[in-house]
Amino acid sequence: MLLKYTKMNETQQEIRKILAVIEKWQNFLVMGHKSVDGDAYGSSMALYFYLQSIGKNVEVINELPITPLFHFLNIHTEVHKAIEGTKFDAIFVCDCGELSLIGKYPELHPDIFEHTPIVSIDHHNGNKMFGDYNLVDTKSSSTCELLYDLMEENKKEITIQVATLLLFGIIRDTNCFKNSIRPHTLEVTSKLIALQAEYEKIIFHSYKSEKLNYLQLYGYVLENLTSLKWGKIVGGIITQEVFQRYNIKETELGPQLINEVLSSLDGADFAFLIKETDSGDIKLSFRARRDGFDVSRIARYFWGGGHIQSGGAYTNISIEEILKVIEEMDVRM
Ligand SMILES: [Mn+2]
Repeated sequence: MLLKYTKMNETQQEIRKILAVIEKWQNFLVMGHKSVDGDAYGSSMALYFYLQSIGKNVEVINELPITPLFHFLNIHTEVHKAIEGTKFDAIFVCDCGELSLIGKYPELHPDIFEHTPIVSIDHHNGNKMFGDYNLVDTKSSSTCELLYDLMEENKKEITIQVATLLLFGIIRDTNCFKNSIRPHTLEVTSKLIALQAEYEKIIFHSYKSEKLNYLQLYGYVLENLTSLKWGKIVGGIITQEVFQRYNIKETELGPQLINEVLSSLDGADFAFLIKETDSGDIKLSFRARRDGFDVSRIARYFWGGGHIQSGGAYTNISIEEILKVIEEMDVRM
């Protein structure tokens, strides 16, 4: 095979360095994106169980309560919140383009975060390379895909649970292999399924388990669709009052509505979803419907981030102002 003789690329070099950190030290903290999605959750929990399985002491933190979608993985009780007084040898940050995305912990625990090496594993465009080690590859479908490469290189057993979590992240971030895949994504998927990752369970719980009140909320959003630029931009607005009417918490609403429904409209360039959070902030999501549009540009305008085809942000600007920005910004590439 030609591959064996080619020069080691940057990703492989970084993997070797990170494996040396894992080999040398014993106590680790793993953190994911505070706005936890399938890839952030899958990667942080996969790494947590993997490090445990090779005999390391490890704590994991995901700041927000996880969505019901993740309950089938049966591991939500493992998420710890108390890290005071603990000494870590390294902190792993999964699926974050910048450190602030893990939430308030660096501010709450400067004693830990200022003196502990940070290992960042991520695939977001514009990653700030904030780690002491940065396994960052923007061509990777997901953080889970990258994390698999790291584990494979370590040549230790990958359990069914870890394989399932990794596959969960890949499936969620590619929206079931519809976005951002490359040949390597499918190679990794194939190896994870060979490791008995629970593919059918992931698909069932991700795409075939909608609750009645969620479908009714989708109905409300479709009935009240906002169309800008003569249908080139389409989206929905869900206020707290609407969430309450359907007995749904903002944090529990997964990405199905924007991924599967809103961004399917023929003729639209991209879709958006504006949600009022429990605390009154606004959470924004954007999805490009096809190539040629960089929606992370609008997300960045609101101090958020993401990928070319998918972006998000939190803001406290009024909905009218937000709609104006969405309508006026040029996101053609
Ligand atoms: Mn991701």
